[in-house]
Amino acid sequence: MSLDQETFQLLKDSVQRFVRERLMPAEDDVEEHDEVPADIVDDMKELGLFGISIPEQYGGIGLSMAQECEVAYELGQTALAFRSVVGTNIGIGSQGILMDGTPGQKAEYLPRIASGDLLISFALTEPDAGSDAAALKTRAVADGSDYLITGSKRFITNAPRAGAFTLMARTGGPGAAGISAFIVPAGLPGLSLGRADKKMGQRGTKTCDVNLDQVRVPAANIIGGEAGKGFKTAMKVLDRGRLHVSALACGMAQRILHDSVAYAQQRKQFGQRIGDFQLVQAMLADSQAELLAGWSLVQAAAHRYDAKPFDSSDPEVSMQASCAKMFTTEMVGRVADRGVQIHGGAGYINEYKVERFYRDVRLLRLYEGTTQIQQLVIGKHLMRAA
Ligand code: COS
Repeated sequence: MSLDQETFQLLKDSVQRFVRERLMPAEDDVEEHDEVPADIVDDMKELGLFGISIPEQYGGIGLSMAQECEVAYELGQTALAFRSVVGTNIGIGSQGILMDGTPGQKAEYLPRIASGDLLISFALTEPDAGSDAAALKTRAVADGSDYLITGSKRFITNAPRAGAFTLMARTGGPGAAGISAFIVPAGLPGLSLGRADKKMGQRGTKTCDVNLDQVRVPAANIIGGEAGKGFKTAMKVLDRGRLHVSALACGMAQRILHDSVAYAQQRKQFGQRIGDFQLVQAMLADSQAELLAGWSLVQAAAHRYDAKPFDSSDPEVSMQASCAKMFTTEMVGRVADRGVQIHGGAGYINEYKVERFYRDVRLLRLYEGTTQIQQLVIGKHLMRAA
C-alpha cells in the first residue's frame, strides 16, 4: 500500500503549509486553553489526516509506512497536541482492525475512522500493567453470545474524545495467550471515564482512565472473531506505532534545532551573535548530526516495514522499530536540552517555545514502550537470532 509519488508530494506540501500557516500560529492558544480548537480539528478532517494510514477502499489515503513517517515528521514540527488528535486514528486505535479485523469489522469501522467522524483509542495499559502488558487484568467473561468486560485502563490517549476503543482484555488464562482485542463502543452502559490527567507537558492532549463495570460487548466485536489473539495484535500495532513516534521525534528535533539556530542568530553577547561562538556551534552541530542519524534510521526501518506483508510480523522489523524509537526519542531529549542551553535563561521561561517543547518531548520516551522496553525487544531479538 502506498500513494503514487506525485500525489504524495502534493499531500506533503499541503501538510507542510497547514503546519506552518494554521498550526504553528495556534500553538500558544493550545498551550493556554489546553485544547485543540474545533475548527482546526475540522480542517484536519478536510485534509484527510485521520485516514492517512487507512487504504483507499475504506475511504483513507493509503500511505505506506515510509510515507506516513514523512507526514509524522511534518506534524512533529509543531505542538505535539495537534498530532495527538489524529494519532490514535492513524495508528494504535485503527491498525488492529486493519491488520486482524474481519471484513465486516473493517467495513463497519474503518471508513468512519478514516474520515475522523469516529475517534478510536487504544486501551492496553492498566494501573498494574504498563511495560508488562501481558499481565493485564481486565477480564472479559463469556455470557451467551456476549462478553461482560470489567477492569480499568490507564493513561488512555484521546479517551475523552473517543467514540470507540480497541481494548485488550483477558478472555483466557494468564499470559499473552489469554488476551483478546475487542472493539468497544464508548457509550455502552458500565463504561465510564476518569478525571483528565494533569500532565507535565503536551497541553491540549487528552488522556484519562477508562473504567469498565460489566460492560456488555458482543463476541462479534473481538477483532478477527477469534479469542486469544489480542496480545499479538497489540504488539503488531505497537511495532508500527513506534516507527510513527520515531518520525514525530525527528520532526520535533528539527523544530527545536530551527528555533535554536534562529535564537543563536539574533541573540548578542560579548558584542557578537552567540551563534558565532564555537561552543554554541558545537551544540547545534551535535543536534544536527544526531537528527540526521535518527531520521536515516527511521526511513530505513520504515522501508523495511513496507517490504513485509502488511498484517504479518517480522522480528527483524520489530527490532528495527525499537531501535528507531529508542534512538530518536532519546535524541530529541538531548536536542531539547541543548535547545534550552542555547537559549540560556530565556530557555527556562514559558514565553519561549523551547521551554514547552523540552517538557513535551519527555513523553516520547515513555509512551508506546519506554526506552527500556525497546532495549529488551532489541536484546531479546539479538539473543534469539544468535
Ligand atoms: N509482533 C507479533 N507478535 C509478537 C510481537 C510482535 N512485535 N512481540 C511479541 N509477540 C508474540 C510472541 O511471539 C509471543 O507469541 P508466542 O507465545 O506464540 O511465541 C507472544 O507475543 C508473547 O511474547 P513475549 O513472550 O515476548 O511477551 P512478553 O510478555 O515477554 O512481553 C514486551 C514483551 C515486553 C515486548 C511487551 O510486553 C511490550 O511491548 N511491553 C510494552 C507495552 C507498551 O508498549 N505499552 C505502551 C502502552 S500503549 S501506548
